[in-house]
Amino acid sequence: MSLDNFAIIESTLREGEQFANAFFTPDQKVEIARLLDAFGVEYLELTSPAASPQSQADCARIARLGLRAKTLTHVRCHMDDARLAVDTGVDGIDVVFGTSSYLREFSHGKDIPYIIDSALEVIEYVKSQGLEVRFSSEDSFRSDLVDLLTIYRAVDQIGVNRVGIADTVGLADPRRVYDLVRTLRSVVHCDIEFHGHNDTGCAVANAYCALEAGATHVDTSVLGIGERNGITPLGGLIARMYAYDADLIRRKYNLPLLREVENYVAGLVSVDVPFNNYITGFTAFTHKAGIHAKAILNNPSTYEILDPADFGLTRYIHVAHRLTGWNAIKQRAEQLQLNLTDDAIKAITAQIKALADQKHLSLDDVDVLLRSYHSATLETGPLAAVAAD
Ligand code: HCA
Ligand code: CU
Repeated sequence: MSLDNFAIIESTLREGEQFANAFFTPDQKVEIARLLDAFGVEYLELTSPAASPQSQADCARIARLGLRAKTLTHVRCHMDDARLAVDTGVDGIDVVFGTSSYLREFSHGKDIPYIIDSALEVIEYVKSQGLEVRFSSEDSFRSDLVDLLTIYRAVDQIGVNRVGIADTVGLADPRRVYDLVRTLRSVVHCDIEFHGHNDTGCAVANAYCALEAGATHVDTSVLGIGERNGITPLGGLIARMYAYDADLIRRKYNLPLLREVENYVAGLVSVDVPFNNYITGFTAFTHKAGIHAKAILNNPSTYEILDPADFGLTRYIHVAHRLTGWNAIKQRAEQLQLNLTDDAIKAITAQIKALADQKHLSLDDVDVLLRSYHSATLETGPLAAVAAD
């Protein structure tokens, strides 16, 4: 089943270059490639060598790094581009053609027989050079289904390694993705790749449904960067797949590197990692309400499906607010090595809640209260300290 045996095609160095703020120097591209390779992604997709002379040089340089990940470059379905791509020394080529009525009318103006002929020519050529080849239709979800299946059947018959479905405009939802991939799965024998944009926030769910329906490869980029608001984020897919099978994901990927690669790319494209980012957002392992905090202290799995330690991260229990509970305050006292009775802790908790009704508290405010109770206890004994309150 493909959920247990999927591959990531990491496209920060192709789709990610299409992000508004992206400009990667050659050395920065190499660093991104090395980090993603160390993280363990199976493929790196690189900008077409036809895009610019520097893109061509960078593609060839990354192809020569001897990475464990396979290198791919992404080109239009055209023999000139295919030749340039083969000459860079990459392991495989991702070919794309627009098949929707919009693209056929407003972009390249070609009909389906023409698309098939060009696809067959390019695929035969890439295969003859001993490289892996994928054929994808841009804007697949607004393409005619009969057209799509006709094209994919034709390329499958000549031995394309993979066909790709692209939700170029981000309009697909999980059910539509499932249905299309399922239908395609019954028509072709080759692998199936899914590329999904995130305009309506469905990119992770869509990628997961594609895998459930029989897709084998998913495109991602670090933090999801890409055209407009981007595609399936690497971290989001990892979180989703970890929830499916944590052992599988721990085995496949070097999870503590996720934060490093995200911080590196965020810096390069001048964005902050969002507070609610999958796994690495600064609140991703912060627990607040008293009931949550109590259960987390007893057993973190009560409110956590991801173990922060697997990602080299730690959880945080937020105690300085009016929703707090005495178990959380007690744990804070223990962290500060203050020995206080449960009655004292309960009295302090009541005081914290009263104060937090008046103003936004900081952890320092809580610590000051705990420490002053503790000193009072040392001077006068626990009962006196509570009574003095
Ligand atoms: C684009 C192309 C693409 C290609 C996807 C693919 C898309 O519009 O820039 O090759 O699978 O989203 O259709 O990124
Ligand atoms: Cu895209």
